[in-house]
Order: sequence, then C-alpha cells, then structure tokens
Amino acid sequence: MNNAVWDAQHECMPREELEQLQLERLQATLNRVYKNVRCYQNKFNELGIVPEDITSLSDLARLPFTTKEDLRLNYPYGMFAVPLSEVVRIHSSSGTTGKPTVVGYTKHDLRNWSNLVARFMTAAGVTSEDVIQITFGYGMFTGAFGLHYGSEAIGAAVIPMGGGNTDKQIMIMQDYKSTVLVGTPSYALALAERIEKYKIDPGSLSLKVGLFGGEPWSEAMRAEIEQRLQISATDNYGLSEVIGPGVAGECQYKHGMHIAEDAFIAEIIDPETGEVLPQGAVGELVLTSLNKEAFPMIRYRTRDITSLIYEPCSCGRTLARMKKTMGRSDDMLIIKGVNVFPSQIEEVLFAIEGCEPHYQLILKRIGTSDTLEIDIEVTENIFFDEMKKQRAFLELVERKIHSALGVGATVKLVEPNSIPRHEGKAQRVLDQREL
Ligand code: DLL
Repeated sequence: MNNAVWDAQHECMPREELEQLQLERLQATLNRVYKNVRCYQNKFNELGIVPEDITSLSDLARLPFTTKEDLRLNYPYGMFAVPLSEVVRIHSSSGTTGKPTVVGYTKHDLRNWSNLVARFMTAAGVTSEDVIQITFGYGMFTGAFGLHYGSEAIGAAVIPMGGGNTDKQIMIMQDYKSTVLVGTPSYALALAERIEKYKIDPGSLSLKVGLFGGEPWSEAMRAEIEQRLQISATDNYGLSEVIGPGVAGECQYKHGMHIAEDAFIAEIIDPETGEVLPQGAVGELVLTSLNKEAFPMIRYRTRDITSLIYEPCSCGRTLARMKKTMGRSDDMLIIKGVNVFPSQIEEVLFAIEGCEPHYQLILKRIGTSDTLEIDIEVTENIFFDEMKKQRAFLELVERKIHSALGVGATVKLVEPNSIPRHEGKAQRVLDQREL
C-alpha cells in the first residue's frame, strides 16, 4: 500500500503484550495527572488511592469516573496536565447547553492524533494516491482537522472544503476527481440526494470510499449510502473530550470499529450502577487515554452505548472492535416506560420501501405520559397516492414500529424535502415536552 499508515507493531500485537503496554502507559498517565491536575488529585485523595496502587489493569475499576460535569466545573483549562505554553491547539465540543468543554493538544499530541487517524483511514482502504474531500466544518469541531491531518500523514491530497455549500461540493467532486468523501453520514445522504436531483450518474464520479462518523447511523443507512453514491462506506468513532476522531474505525471487513487500544483502554459499564460488565455485554463505553500529554482522560464516561468484540478479525488487527453505537444513553427515549433508541427506529424506517431516509422524532407530553410522533418523508408517489393507499402504508409503518420497539408511535407522512437537511450532525429528536 502506498505510504499507508499500517502500524503492525501496535495494531497486531499479541493481547498479552498489548496489555503490558497499556499497564505501563496507564501508570505513567496516572502519575502525570495526579501531579498536575487538581481535579484528579482530589478525586484520588477522596478514595485514598495513589497512582502506585494501580498495579494491574483490573485495578483500573478502582479509579473514579470522569464526567462531562467535571470538565464543565474545570472550564476552561482546569483539566489540562501541561502549562498552556506547551499547548499548540485548542478545540471544543459542540455542547448544546451551557459552556462547551475545552480540550488541548501539545505538539506530541497532534502527531499522535494524526497518526491514529491515519491508521483508521488506512484500515478503510485510503492510500497516498487518494484525493480526499473533507465536508466537516473546520473550526472548533475536531472532525475536519482530525481527518485533515490524518490524510496528510498518509500522503494523500486533501481538499479542505469544510461544511455545506452542497452544489459546490458536487462541482469540486466532479472536477477535482475526489476519491474519498469525509463527513457525517447524514450529510453523505444529503449529497446523494442532490446528485440525483441533478441527474448526475454517481458512477461517473471518482468516489470510492466514504469515511463517515460524528453521529450514530444504522446498517440500513450504510446500505443506502453505498448504493446511492456507489462507494464503500465506513464508520469511525471518536469524541472531542478523548481526542476527536481516531478512537476507533472500521477496517475493510466493516464488522465493528477497531479501537486504538495502544492509546486508549476501553471498558463497558452498566450506566446505572457504574459496574464493569463482562466481555461482550452491552453498556456504556468508558475510555482512558494512555499517551496524551495535554488532556489525559481517566475513565471518561462517553454516554455512548455499545459492546466490544474481542475475537480476532480477518484483517489481522488484534485490537478489539466496538459495535456501532445504539446511541447515547442521554438520547434514549423512554416512551411509556419502554427504552427506545432513535437508531432502532431508523433501522425499521430504512427497511420500508417508499420511506425516504429522512425522519424526525418529536417527543410530546400529554398529561403525564410521553408520546412519540415520527415524521417521515415518503416518495412523491406515496405522498400523492389516494387516501386509501396512503392509509394502508401508514398502518404498515406503525405496525412495524410497534413490533420493533414494543411500544406504539404516531406516524405522520410528510412531503419530500420537508425535513431540514443538516451539513453536520443531524438533529433527529425534537423534544417538545415542557418539563
Ligand atoms: O464527533 C468526533 C468525531 C468527528 C468522530 C468526526 C468521528 C468523526 P464530538 O462532537 O465531541 O466529537 O461528539 C462525540 O458523537 O460521544 C458519539 O455520541 C457521537 N459519535 C461520534 N462518532 C460516532 C460514530 C466527534 N461513528 C459524540 N457513531 C460521541 C456513533 C458517534 N456516534
């Protein structure tokens, strides 16, 4: 592979060696944060723990969790483990409420970050021959810069388009012969839709691979993107608090995202009790960074719900894989007492002929109970169909939703193009409950 970043030493390490490396790096990280970050020092002291007490990976479970609230309380620089003079980059997370969380990188962190991104891009099939079009917004969001530097580390040509401007994206894609598309999966669909509107044959484009992340998406959505853009669509995961993109990414086998375990320890916990769950169980992903300087994270609660696969992968990587997330525990809807993730609804809708891949979930409170309305775009022929046929279609969708979720929802069919398209992360849930 041309200039690809395939780090066999770390990506294919026997488990025992990997765990030894993790332990050494964990101990170094704990020493660093205990010395330099007041928040960790206080938390460890409260539990009467000193870094030397952690002598095996299983001791990790004795350490306290770090939450978004800790980061808020230490806004903006309180969690940094190096003086600001050593920080060369600052990003922040897209908080919807309150202050954003601020994260920093040293020069070494930036090199490490680029390398981790280059690794998952390579795993997805990107080489130095590629022309990479980045449609994430450049700015405080880690998506664009992360993929940008990763592409350069591979030696590929980067087109830093940034977010939005869909017509221009398509023109550039045609003229510059982009071979790799980078962005959110929902924006990939918005692009596909516009390409179809202009009657451009996707086969006439040079696109081969899509690297999508930043938001949850279902297998059904992957199939839709692959078919409409005629590419291989891969998933990658990360979060700004932990590094940004580069935490995990799919290889060509697309069966779970390989976690960069030489850089992060992944645990799955019960979100209610905080207890560490056995291998293979579904729960909340907790991440500990192992080689970050400016912004180390100890047992950070991601709120993302997933499970880990430890079986060997056909690609040769020994790194564990995380399954597609079901969503965030704080996105989980509780409808009449039943836990529902938006991703479950997406799976159902995408499998029904005539449903467009655009939907919105509207939560309302009637009396004391929550109700869910699902607005879905349907193809023109269904929308303009006679009432009787439309009714039958509606009933079919409601039935399928009910049997998949175990709880009913009201479905509303809406006109094509009436649900807002997003350039970045899609906003699927509108909460109209007055709590
Ligand atoms: O979204 C980092 C990123 C950018 C990852 C580009 C991949 C590609 P934040 O804005 O801090 O950072 O949002 C992090 O987004 O906790 C997940 O809930 C969600 N998320 C990110 N990637 C995925 C994915 C970036 N592939 C939050 N699947 C995370 C599901 C994802 N959810």
